Amino acid sequence: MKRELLAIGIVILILIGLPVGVFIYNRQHTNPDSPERLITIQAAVPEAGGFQPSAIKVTAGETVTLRFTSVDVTHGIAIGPGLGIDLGHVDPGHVQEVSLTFEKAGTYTFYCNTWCSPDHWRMRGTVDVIDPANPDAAPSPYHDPIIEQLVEEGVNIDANTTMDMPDHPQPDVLRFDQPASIEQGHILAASLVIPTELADTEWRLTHTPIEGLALLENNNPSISMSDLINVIAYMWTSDTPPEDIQWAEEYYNKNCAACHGQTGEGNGPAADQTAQSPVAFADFTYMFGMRSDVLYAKIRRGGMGTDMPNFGTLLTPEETLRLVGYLWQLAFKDRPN
Ligand code: HEC
Ligand SMILES: [Cu+2]
Repeated sequence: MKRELLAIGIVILILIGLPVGVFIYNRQHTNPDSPERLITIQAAVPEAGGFQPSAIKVTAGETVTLRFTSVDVTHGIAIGPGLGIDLGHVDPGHVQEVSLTFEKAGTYTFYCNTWCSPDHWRMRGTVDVIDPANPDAAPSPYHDPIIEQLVEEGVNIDANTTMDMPDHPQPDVLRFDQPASIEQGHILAASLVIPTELADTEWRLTHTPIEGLALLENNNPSISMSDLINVIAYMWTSDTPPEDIQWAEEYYNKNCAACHGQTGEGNGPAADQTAQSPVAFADFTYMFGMRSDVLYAKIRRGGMGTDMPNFGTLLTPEETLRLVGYLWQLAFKDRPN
């Protein structure tokens, strides 16, 4: 009896749902009076032209439907920064579409987030959102306080850490392959003297774990080095809340793992196509000498004379910081020794 009811319910849902669905579809796409524009964007691997068109213009406040199709292989479609749009895969002969209203003038980027070819990461297009009241306005100058601060400090963010900076600090205590335990560090942190700088999130953003370790050691001379390292591992991973880490893990797996490897070993399936090997974030001796603000700048700007793509036009500053938080997880997360 219950089953029958369920079956009837489903039939009714289909009967009602179908015409409603078609109605919305018609209204959006075939009604010539409809003010909404449908823009079809064809996806092909970058070697065959990438997105066509690759630059579109819309007016702020205008609702447009972007319909993506693929003419060759499976692509993945995302739009950023800060829109949270990930349409998933678009297979050849199928479409993925989204209707959206850009409220503010600015530039957005649609991009492929599925490894589709050696030049995959070049597969990007732009949406220029024009302010109708001021159509010729140049985009407002781009401000990034974190990067501006680094430049002021004289940090060369375009240097390649592993190639151009051979003196990248690696203290003797880290020369052996010592596993760090965030969990043990968390427990121990409560009983140690934590100097004020080290307790400050802002300070940690602009300093390396090595610098933190030195401070911690001075204040807790009787604690073993491996315990101190655990506390540092805990502190550097405590700045990003779990839900942000979850977001970052998903983003990393789609957009970074092909090169840097899913567990951060630097050995993703595309790693042997890059001129320099992608950095291994799981190598915690390397990460002990890195600063969050520098990692942030490198993700946003890419380049450095390597095949590292830039993600500054795809991610908001907040999203980039979440990714940095995830890199610290890859460096320190508890793994079997
Ligand atoms: C096309 C392959 C590729 C992809 C995709 C990629 N990277 Fe990279 N990345 C590299 C290469 C190559 C380097 C330079 C290696 C080196 O520094 O020696 C690099 C360097 C970096 C660095 C700087 C390392 C340093 O100390 O100089 C960071 C941080 C980084 N990548 C993060 C990311 C993140 C986060 C993502 C995803 C959002 C990502 N990368 C996607 C290839 C890639
Ligand atoms: Cu792709």
